[in-house]
Amino acid sequence: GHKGCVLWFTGLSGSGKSTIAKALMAELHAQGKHVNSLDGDNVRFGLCSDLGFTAKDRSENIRRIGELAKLFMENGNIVLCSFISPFQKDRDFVRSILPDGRFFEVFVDTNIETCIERDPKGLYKKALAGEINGFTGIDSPYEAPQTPEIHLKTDQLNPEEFLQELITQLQAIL
Ligand code: GGZ
Repeated sequence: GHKGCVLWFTGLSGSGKSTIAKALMAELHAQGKHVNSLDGDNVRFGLCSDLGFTAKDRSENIRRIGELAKLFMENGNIVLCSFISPFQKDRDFVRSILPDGRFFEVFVDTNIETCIERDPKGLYKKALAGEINGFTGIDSPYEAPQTPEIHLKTDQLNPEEFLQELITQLQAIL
């Protein structure tokens, strides 16, 4: 349809949220869809550059992104948002400001051992060494979604397979 929606990717740092969203964006572009993608790399240096990683700042980060996603969605876009968004209440807030059936919580469920092994930016190493405080999954909580619309168990699938799985699941709802 022509109506927009928000796909909200949540998961640990290094779980693969942005990577999956990028691959999905390419696929949706190829289908002629209007897609926007938001993640920490394009939001935390601009719109949210005044925010850190306290619970309060993370909530404000998600609130702003949610409002921005809502505007893009109202313009008819499929909006892919990739943020740790560790707190259920913040994800529920975004859901609450969108029309019914237009918010899809996508849980990128990668176990923390895998994330620590990948450690693309060396941040887990620093967190484990006590050089960063309040790192999600180490000394700051991650509240896993209990009833996500889409649950990607990435340890059980290779990247090709989980993209296919995601596209299949989306076909039913987009
Ligand atoms: C978690 C942190 C932290 C702390 C810096 N905790 O792997 P990355 O680098 O690219 O993903 C992480 C990103 C998380 O930003 P979000 O805006 O997604 O977070 S939230 O939704 O909680 O607001 C990581 C980096 O920022 N990073 N410090 N303490 N991740």
